[in-house]
Amino acid sequence: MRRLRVLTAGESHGPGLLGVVEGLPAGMRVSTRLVNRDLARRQHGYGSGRRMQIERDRVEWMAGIRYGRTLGSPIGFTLANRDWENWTDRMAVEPIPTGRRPRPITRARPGHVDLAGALKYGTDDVRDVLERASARSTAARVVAGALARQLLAATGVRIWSFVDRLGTVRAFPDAEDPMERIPADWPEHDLADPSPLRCPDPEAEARMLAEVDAAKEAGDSIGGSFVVVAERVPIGLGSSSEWDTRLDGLLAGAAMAIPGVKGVEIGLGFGVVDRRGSAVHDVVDEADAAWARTTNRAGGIEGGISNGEPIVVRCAQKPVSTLRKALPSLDMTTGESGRAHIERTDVTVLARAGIVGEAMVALVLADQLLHSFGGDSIAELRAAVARRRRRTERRRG
Ligand code: EPS
Repeated sequence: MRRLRVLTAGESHGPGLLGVVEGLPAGMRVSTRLVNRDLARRQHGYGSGRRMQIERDRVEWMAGIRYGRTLGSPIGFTLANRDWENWTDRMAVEPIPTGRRPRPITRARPGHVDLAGALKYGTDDVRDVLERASARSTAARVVAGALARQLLAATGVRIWSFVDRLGTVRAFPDAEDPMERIPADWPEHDLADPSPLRCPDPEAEARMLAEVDAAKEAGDSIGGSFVVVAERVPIGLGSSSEWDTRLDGLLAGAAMAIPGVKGVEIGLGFGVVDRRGSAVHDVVDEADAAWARTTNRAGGIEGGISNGEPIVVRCAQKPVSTLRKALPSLDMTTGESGRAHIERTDVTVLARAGIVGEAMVALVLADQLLHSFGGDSIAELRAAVARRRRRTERRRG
């Protein structure tokens, strides 16, 4: 990222998570309630294990905010792990006598960071690497993303998400284009939040819930895909001038960095493969004053630049890699074959991942917004964005 810097730290069963966000302009109103709301949205979701009943994520600010507004200095925050009190021996900071050391984890779970991480860091206890690789780390990203979202909201941008597929069950099975998956009569775009899997198609969701139950019953896990939408993004974020400035590349990289995500599409994505050009490219709507298109198959980005249409990012998430009916594994110290280690786990984290997706998209867009429009204060940024919006209105001839 070019203007924002974000660092997070924290192990899943350590004392807590923490983060620093640097580069937000001064004077931005920070709603702690909205940050905590995103944290609560991330905790909600069918298919979660018992851990979600233990945690009650609430941000604790440490730096950078005064009287509800940013100071322009780095923002520091922490999130407590309530489960820590049950892990003080297994996650002790200080050395413990060799004889009292809890048994190391030596049978790696296929698909998890376990084996590659243990070999990389040269440890014989997989816990050394799995703790940081846990989906728990995404809670800190959601706090950073919630700050980015508030910056974007100050310039009119809105971000939301929903689950569009779980296993073989598809929401809106008849929709061809990405924006067609979104019901037109969805003015508040909040339909996903109250539903157990964050899927706005109730009929599909009922079948998805049954799929989660069936996977759980079988001691297995299940993945799927979710869609993140960013609306009212000003025209002109990103650029085609260099490969690492393209907005689609930046968004895809950030979305791919969500734990378990194995594929990312912008707009039609892989749907462009079997269509001809006339069924892919979006034509300008003559009746619209703001260069709107009649379709949005590009997902709001052309030539690496935002074109004013909603940005649509779709992510495929693999099934979580801790299986109650464990897959075969080899013991790292003895070489013996057996079954992979079993941790308390979730059947799916898909509903949670959509909220993390919103955070990642918000961080990239906020960074690009600051890069294009700058400003030391939120007032300067807003004025620059408003100027761009005025300049890119279509003049009728
Ligand atoms: C996770 C396993 C579960 C999840 C955890 C991610 O935790 P535990 O091992 O304590 O049962 O609940 O996710 C979170 C704690 C979270 O906040 O998202 C894993 O193995 O990645």
